[in-house]
Amino acid sequence: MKSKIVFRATWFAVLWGFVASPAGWAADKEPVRLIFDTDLESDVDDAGTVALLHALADRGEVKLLAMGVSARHPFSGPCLDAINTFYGRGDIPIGVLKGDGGGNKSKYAQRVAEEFPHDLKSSADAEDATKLYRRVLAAQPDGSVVMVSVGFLTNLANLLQSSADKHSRLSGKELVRRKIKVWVCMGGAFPKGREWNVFRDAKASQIAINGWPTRIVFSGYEIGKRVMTGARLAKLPKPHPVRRSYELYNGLKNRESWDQTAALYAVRGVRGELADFWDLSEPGTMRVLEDGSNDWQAQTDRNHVYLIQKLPPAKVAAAIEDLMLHIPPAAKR
Ligand SMILES: [Ca+2]
Repeated sequence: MKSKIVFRATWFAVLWGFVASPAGWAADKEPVRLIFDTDLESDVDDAGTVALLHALADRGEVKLLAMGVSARHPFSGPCLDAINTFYGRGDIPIGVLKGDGGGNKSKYAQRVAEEFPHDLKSSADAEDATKLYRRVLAAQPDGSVVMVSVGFLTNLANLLQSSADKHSRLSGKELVRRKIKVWVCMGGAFPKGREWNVFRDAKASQIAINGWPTRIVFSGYEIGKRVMTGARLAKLPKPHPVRRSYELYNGLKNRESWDQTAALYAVRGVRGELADFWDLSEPGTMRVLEDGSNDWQAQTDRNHVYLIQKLPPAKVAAAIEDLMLHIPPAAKR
């Protein structure tokens, strides 16, 4: 009985934290139509970002159209499906990179996939992310979709280079130009540096960033590096796949929030709601060099901008972690 009281108190605290946090959100707005591209394998901030996106979806702020995996780990797709299923959205279509790309070890993907229910049994069984993106984009209103990437840019390069198919007669580049409003990319470092998501498949990064026909907003390495989240997931009732991911990754310690910053901006920032969180740079060009390093060319404008820290990182972390702690209705039974 005691454990039940403690359990209920925990839920109450979590729910109160959720309700009491500033919403900054008007219910009359249309949800952002979003495609999420992730390398859910080597780092755990991807898992935290999936939690954040489901919290925003439960608040009606975002509609999760599709998710793509840019990692080669065989359990990345199943792990993503398991987290989505926990949040009551196991029907979100998941595409996986087919062909060459980044591949790394994961401390959590296989275990989470094995421990939590879902129906995508292997990444090999998933649809090609490029085909999925084309199908989903073709069905959306023009200029309506926000793309957010928090991993390698292989899927996005493949999308740009794709050809007409039964879903659209447009080339990949023209389909992107027609349908995507903005791409929010966790990638690069500003004003210059060498960052994992960009250098891990440098060729794809060059193709995707140089060829992208609409606006790109970068959340660079320096933005998420100081935003520490994850430790408060220890308060969540078990079993919980994102809590479990952090437990397996680092024993439920805080971790940098590179990916969450990009996803939060992709939903709220795109609407102009995070003016107190980050400033935007002047438009310019994010140039990717052959070794995957990048610099910033202020004198030429390719419709690229990057986030600049404004709010103290601890406050950004609190807002992000509050969302990561959200309990989905499906888990409250
Ligand atoms: Ca990532």
